Amino acid sequence: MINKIQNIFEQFEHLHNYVSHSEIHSGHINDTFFVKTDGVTNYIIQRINHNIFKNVSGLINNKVLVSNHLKNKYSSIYGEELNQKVLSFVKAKKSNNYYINEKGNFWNAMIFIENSKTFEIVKDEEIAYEAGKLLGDFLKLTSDFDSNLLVNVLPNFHDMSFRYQQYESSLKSATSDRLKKANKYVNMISQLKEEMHILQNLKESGKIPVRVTHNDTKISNSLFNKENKGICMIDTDTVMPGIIHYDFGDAIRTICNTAAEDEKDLSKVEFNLAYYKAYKKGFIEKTKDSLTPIELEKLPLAAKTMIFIIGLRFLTDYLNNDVYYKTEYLEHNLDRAKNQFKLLNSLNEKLKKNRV
Ligand code: GN1
Ligand code: MG
Repeated sequence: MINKIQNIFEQFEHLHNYVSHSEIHSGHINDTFFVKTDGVTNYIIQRINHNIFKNVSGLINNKVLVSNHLKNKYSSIYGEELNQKVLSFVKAKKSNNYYINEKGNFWNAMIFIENSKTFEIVKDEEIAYEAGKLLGDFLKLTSDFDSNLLVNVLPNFHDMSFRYQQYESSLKSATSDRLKKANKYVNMISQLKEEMHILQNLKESGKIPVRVTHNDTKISNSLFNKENKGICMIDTDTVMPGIIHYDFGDAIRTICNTAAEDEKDLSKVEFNLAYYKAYKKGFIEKTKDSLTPIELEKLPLAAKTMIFIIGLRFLTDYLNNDVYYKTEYLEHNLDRAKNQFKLLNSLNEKLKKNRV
């Protein structure tokens, strides 16, 4: 009898036969599986979480459009190797780019990029530098993509006022036990309100331009080859119009953390300034001709803002009894939030003594 994952795999066009599969556990939202075949091409299949993404067909269409745009740009450089350099989506046998099973779950499939790896934590400056170049390339190559073609899959995704509103209403509905545990951060969150809105205000007043952005640039969404050179950005679920600070800051949030995003031992969580400089160097090398002075000037604020907003979202989900992110234990979201707020403190300390 064929198993569930093989059954899903069979709904997509593929070149070789299923041999086995394994789950990739790194994301907090979707379910992702590696499918090994008996040929040279292996696959990734992914269930998109439709409780979070209400327009999954629009989301998959976004990803395919962006992938095709990148493939057009790279085709003359990479030729037949193109599928191993850029994300390539595979058509489903019946519908177009996705398959819906009897439970109403949406699946999509991609070609697996061989000899590739991702990092959860960065261990040297070279990787930070490579990651900076990858994002720079992604933003540069998508800069002429017509953002009107993209569905806004998660409206207000990095909107600070929206995230404050969600947090404030979670304070009202939380259990007293969870509220007590979160209480230590309530003052800090309200004191930072003004500063954390600066980027959003600049965006809304048109002082910072809106571009096509990735919106989920944590380091585990950058693919590297065996020699630690960047291949491409993955997980394009949230590609939408945004400002570069979302992408720069979210990448820095994970690249410069000396520990994993959910490390409980906060003494291990520090902001690594050398990685910041290396990432920024790679990023600027690729984007220097297109960024405006204010975009460049606000990069350190982007780092603060994105560390903060993700910490706020983890804390909000903890107060809401863990309804959004996948969790592995009771206080997982609380630990993630504490980790981000410690990282923010460490960054602030370093910025007092250093120019970046
Ligand atoms: C989620 O699903 P994943 O792991 O790619 C989240 C990001 C957060 C990240 C924190 C759609 O990303 O915004 O930065 O967790 N994605 C969504 O690790 O909410
Ligand atoms: Mg994601």
